[in-house]
Amino acid sequence: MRVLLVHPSPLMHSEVFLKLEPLGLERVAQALLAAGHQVRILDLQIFGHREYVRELDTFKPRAVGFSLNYLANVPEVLDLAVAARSRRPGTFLFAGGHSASFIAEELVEHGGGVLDCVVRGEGEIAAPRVLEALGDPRLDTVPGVVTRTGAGPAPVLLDDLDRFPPARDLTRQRRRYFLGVLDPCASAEFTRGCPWDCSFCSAWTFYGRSYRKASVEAIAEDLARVAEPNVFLVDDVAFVHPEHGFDIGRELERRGIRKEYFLETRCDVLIKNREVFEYWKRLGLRYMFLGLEALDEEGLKLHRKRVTPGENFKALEIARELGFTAAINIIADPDWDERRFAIVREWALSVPEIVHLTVNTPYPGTESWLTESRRLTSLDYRLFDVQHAVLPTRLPLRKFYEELVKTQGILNRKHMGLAALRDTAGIVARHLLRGQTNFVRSLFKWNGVYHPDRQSGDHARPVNYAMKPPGLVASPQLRGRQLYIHQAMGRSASERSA
Ligand code: B12
Ligand code: SF4
Repeated sequence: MRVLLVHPSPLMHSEVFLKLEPLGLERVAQALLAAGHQVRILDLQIFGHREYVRELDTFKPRAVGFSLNYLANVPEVLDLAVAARSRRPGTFLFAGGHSASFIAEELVEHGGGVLDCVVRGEGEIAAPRVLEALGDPRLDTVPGVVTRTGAGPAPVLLDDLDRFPPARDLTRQRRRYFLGVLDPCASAEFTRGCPWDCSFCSAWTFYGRSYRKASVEAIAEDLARVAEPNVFLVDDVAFVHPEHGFDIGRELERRGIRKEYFLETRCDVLIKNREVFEYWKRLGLRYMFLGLEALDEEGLKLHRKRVTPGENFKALEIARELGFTAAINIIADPDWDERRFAIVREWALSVPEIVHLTVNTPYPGTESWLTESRRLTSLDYRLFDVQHAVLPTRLPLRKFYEELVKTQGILNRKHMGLAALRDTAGIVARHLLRGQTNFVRSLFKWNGVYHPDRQSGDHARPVNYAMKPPGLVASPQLRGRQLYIHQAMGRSASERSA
């Protein structure tokens, strides 16, 4: 069967700083190829909607699958589905991905039920089964599947991460994927899941707090196939188990695979497993993203981050000592006033790290969604992108955006624009020689994307698809389990995460 897999357009953050390959879709594509289907991927982070129409007309897919990791992409995906339905009425339309999994029931109702089904959880096992059951009225008995008529049992976690290596050859114009100076940049996955349980995050509820590792051989095989000189590790928390990191590193050394890497990890993991990061420095690890989230004890407790400010600052020192460039994130609360923004500005300017500021946003699938959603000021999916305020702001909304954008702008100027061009002149020259212009262009894009007028104006757009807030949950103990997407395999998820 001909299957077109579509990744939606970039959100604000990706309009400037990075664009990365849709690794989840590439894995689903591999599973569909293995089942004998003919598959194409269209990444709308790179291509325009005109290309989508062209694919529908020329490839004539029997099924179109949309990736919905990001809640803010929901209206775009529904519009794309409506367009496919009117252009090629017999096409089977389905969606999957992180956010889709948490709002499956409401998604199948939108647009007059334009989506034939939503697949909850990991797509590698479910997507081929869905296509096998196409036309069968018992489609809604497939694990993970939700249709307008019913829902199958909970999906089961993939038992072996090695099984479906990403079908990277299906993504076109790969040289447009980049992450800051890592231009061009591929993505790779060493592990899946997160054993922690921060209240603002849905990574742990999606995977039921499990933590699975790909084998060293499969990882090395995959990296050997990557043509790009740079790799972004999509793992939620890199090197939770340091021995896995050491084993992968040794295998890469044995095979002579050399790349530059960017990864994400937690401050306490960097402190505890310092040696493995130090070892990876020798292998090409240059950049790391550390989720700081808050500067004070109270904020960290609120996000249930399970680290102290002292540990956070110690981790920054370690990153500096080891010579990494660290990017950190602080969550701006809509409740902030001018003074709080000023404190963060002052602190951020006093440290050498790249500091990002995102807005506290309760997402479906997080605990905050259950505790905060009654206070939502908007039900517009598009505003749920951590660059907009969807909870009541203490400052007037326009003023909040002024403070946010002013602060982001000041932090941005530390590492972007002319200053960055001066500091990275050698790298830029090498990029330009190879015809890579993503990074240099990104340095001057910020002002055209971030603006209080744009952000406050976005609240006035007509809402064609409104979100459904959840009912209130009485018992806090119920919350975690209530949110889990997958059924555990055999042993409980918490046992596997140990
Ligand atoms: C890597 C990553 C990124 C990369 C994205 C690369 C890309 N193009 O997709 C980068 C760094 C660019 C990024 C940016 C952002 N991210 Co991000 N990101 C992640 C992260 C850590 C892992 C995603 C991943 O690649 N996983 C590995 C692959 C193999 O899995 P997967 O993509 O989930 O795909 C599987 C399933 O979802 C499913 N599936 C996926 N698509 C489809 C399609 C079909 C048809 C089917 C059947 C199944 C299916 O099957 C796949 C295989 O099992 C997740 C957290 C998480 N653990 O999911 C956050 C996460 C998705 N990001 C998040 C956020 C908030 C952002 C930003 C908005 C942050 C910001 N600062 O602005 C930006 C927006 C980016 C944009 N779209 O423009 C939130 C999403 C919140 C939400 N509910 O909308 C998450 C959940 C993290 C969190 N803290 O809660 N992100
Ligand atoms: S924020 Fe990081 S550590 Fe916390 S649950 Fe999410 S992925 Fe895990």
